[in-house]
Amino acid sequence: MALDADTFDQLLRTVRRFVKERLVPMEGDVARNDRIPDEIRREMRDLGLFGLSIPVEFGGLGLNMEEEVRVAFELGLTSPAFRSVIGTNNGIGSQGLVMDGTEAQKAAYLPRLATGEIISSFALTEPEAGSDASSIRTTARRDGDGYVLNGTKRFITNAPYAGLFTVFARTETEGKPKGSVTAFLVEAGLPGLSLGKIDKKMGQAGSHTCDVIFENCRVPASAVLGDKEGQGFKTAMKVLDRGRLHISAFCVGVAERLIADSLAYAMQRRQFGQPIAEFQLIQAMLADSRAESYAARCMVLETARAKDREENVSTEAACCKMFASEMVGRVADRAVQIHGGAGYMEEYGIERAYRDVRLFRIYEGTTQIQQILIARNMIREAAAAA
Ligand code: COS
Repeated sequence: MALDADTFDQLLRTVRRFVKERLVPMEGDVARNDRIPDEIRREMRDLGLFGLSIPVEFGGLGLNMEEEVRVAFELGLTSPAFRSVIGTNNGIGSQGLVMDGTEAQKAAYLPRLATGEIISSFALTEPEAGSDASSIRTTARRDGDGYVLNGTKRFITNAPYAGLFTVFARTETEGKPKGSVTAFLVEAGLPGLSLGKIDKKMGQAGSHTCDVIFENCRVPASAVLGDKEGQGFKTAMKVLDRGRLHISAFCVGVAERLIADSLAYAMQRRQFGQPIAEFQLIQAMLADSRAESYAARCMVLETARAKDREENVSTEAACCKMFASEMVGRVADRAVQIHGGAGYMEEYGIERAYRDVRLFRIYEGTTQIQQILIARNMIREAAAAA
């Protein structure tokens, strides 16, 4: 259910003010300390930001996809580490439950996810399975009235803080690889569940990932998402379709911030007796960045509206993810160039953004995976129409 226009406008204005007044001034500190202050987490809870996409009946704001991407545009105007705090509860960490959970599972977890009382993580990737999601090796062996999990999950965002994991594991060793993947709702703190040390990353300081290790970790049968074995691969694909659209919107926001910073710098930085913004070679970079980010914004909005009409947007979400994440990479590269030497120095924050945005072309499906998905769907549609 979508919000009424006034309430939604007020939400957007509140998020915009929070980003500008609270988050932007803290960007440098968060990067230096590799930590989001607790008071910011609290303020995010008070604003309801953990439950943007969680249905109203479970205590969230119940935004539709168009509303969600418009909030993501705003959140993109500051460091990605801030979005990461609320990213998994609104996205890959909760959406499997929203889409495929039983009523009892939703009632047990969604209200606490919506308030940010617990953090959720999406545990799909493994040391030997990333792009090839159906080749996961983590096993869930049926044992009496439960299952026993064994395996390692890798690079799991927010795992150090998670109270709930959506874990993808193989319930049969024989049979179709995709058909044997089952999603489990696993609570942190169970015996046999442990965490690796926090990964050191290229960028996005303040956002943390680590391994999640299962060694004979026993979960009850009620932990099977949707109470149905063998549905995990489809759940993961549906969650990723949605997640990719959210990430695309976020890329647009980050690009718009970089363009605003580049323009402001170009208008005040003087060389050869005039602001560098007067030079056509600088203008070309600004114009290319503006046109490309505008194109991505339009794609994202159009696809979000189609998703709200319940159309299948797998291909379009992949197009958005591919284009928007590559676009923000080019925009960040030009931002460094426009800033010149200052763009390479830590204090201006541009080199940090350049490193931060590199991840967007990799996670929730690399650019190459999006290309494969798009082309494969084109071929399938053409074959079906023939
Ligand atoms: N929505 C709903 N169902 C979907 C779906 C979607 N978006 N995509 C696939 N499915 C279903 C298919 O309908 C099919 O069902 P049936 O077996 O009933 O016909 C089943 O899932 C298998 O689909 P398919 O054969 O198309 O899957 P593939 O193994 O070929 O998928 C790719 C390959 C590469 C597309 C997939 O493994 C993928 O997206 N990998 C990237 C994973 C990723 O993003 N990793 C990053 C880490 S997670 S943050």
